[in-house]
Amino acid sequence: KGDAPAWWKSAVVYQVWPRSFADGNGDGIGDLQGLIARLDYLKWLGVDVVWLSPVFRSPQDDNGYDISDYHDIDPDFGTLADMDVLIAGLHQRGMRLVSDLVVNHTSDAHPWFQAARSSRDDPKRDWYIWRDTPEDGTAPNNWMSRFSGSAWEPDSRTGQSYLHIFARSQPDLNWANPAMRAEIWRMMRWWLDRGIDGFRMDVINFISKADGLPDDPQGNGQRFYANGPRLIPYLQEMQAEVLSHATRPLMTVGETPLTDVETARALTDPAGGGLDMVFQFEHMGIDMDGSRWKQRPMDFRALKTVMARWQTGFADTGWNSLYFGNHDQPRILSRWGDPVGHPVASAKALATVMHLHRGTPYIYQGEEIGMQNLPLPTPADLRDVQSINYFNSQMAEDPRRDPEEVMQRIRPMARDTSRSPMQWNDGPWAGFSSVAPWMPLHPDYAVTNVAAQRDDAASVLHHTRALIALRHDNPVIALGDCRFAEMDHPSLYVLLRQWGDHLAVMVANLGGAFVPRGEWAWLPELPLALGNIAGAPSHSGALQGLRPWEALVFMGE
Ligand code: TEU
Ligand code: CA
Repeated sequence: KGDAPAWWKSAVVYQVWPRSFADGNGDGIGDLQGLIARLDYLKWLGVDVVWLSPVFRSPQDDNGYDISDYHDIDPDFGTLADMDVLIAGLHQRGMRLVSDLVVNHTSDAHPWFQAARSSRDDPKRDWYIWRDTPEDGTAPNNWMSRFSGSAWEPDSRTGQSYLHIFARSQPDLNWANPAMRAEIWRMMRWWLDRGIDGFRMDVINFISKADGLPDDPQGNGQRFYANGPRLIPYLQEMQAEVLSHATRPLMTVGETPLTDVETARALTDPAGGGLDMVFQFEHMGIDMDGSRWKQRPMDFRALKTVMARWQTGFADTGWNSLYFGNHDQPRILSRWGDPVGHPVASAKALATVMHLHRGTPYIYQGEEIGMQNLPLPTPADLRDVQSINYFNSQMAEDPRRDPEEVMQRIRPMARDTSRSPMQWNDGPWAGFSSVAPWMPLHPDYAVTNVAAQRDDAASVLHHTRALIALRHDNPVIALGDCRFAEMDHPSLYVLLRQWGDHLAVMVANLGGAFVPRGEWAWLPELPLALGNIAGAPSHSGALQGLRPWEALVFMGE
């Protein structure tokens, strides 16, 4: 790769969750034609890469993360020809496509699983994970699904149960089977030959399970299905069989829940897993007490500590991804910002904090315009399998339980909150579709939308576009080292970036009270490069303190 830094170290990625991005054929469901029609918007925004969540043939039990044919596009989203047009459209604009690779599991509708479940002797039986169903009808071990209930589904036809870490319609593939792995490599090469530029690898660190699938006396099996003994060898085989044969520079990002810095370093070490970067989840767990259904107050000191740990962990090797949201997380403005008192300033402040770290930023669709959590008034408003399964399991556990009490836990953290249709304008259906969308629009779409913000230089949209340009135009942002200050201050977030003689200092007040300037020996005299509230000082020497949710970037030699 030579000594030039890899292209994705200066890149910004935009995640498209296709069902809710843009509807191109008037059926109320987002699709590839809708995305193709918006490529000029993404080019204008300045993003380099589109990470496209799955569009492959799927029963849509988990919105495409349950794949029944890796080689075809689901009719909800379009056709392979549409995919070719999308790839060409991105490449013509100097952008790239990273596709979602979901290979820890398939849909139970996949022909492989249909064959596997047909008989114990079927050649594909061992492509999945089967164990005898105990006489008493319980499960082969005590592992729990991440979507509530046991991780095992009994299959009466053959007297065995199959493992599913996620929904029962998402049987885990058996990565110990070399013929299965060879088929995955073939599929990956097929998509690379079609022109994609890399992969986002869905729960890729779940593909190796602990030998013997042991019971987990202390928990739900996570320690035995995440980061298993053969994970690195499988990824090394992926390098050897697929990625090393690439004829153009690729980008890979592994989605790796339950992973600490040490494990992530091994997964991104060229001599180890060889991934370019991973999505870690530590910062996404600060306001959760072990589960997304048990929230606790956000603590920005904890955020600084976690982000500093990952910056330090990858200061000398590997690379960080930077994200505050995606299709599995609530809208960051609702979750960590001040959507009532300072919606615009706090959305811009959070974006500034994320983008000023060292790493590759990932923007989730709608984050760039400050979209907020979709209200979920009743259980009938839940569409996501994780939310529905949790609600049903809570009610089954105690039928006398008040449904509203369960909804109060679900409402702020359900994945449904960030899956409402993208808000393009204040016209019918927010310009997302010409008919009623598959999911309700957020009630604020007439005010919060792309069109309104493209005409407003003070908008979240223009601020996001400025942050992307700042990274593209200044190696100190993309490549400079990253240090912290004021670690114990409850609302100040300070990032010190340096690249040779180039300095950038970001200081943000993630809170509602004015913070007067302190000793701040860490703040050199530098001109202002970017502010988020009108009336910011033109240079750091004039800074008297930070207004609520004010975020500033000073930059210079
Ligand atoms: O998410 C995996 C994952 O980390 C989730 O189980 C997450 O831990 C959970 O939402 C936290 O409560 C990936 C995809 O991003 C997700 O959309 C899929 O549902 C899942 O894998 C199965 O493919
Ligand atoms: Ca459509």
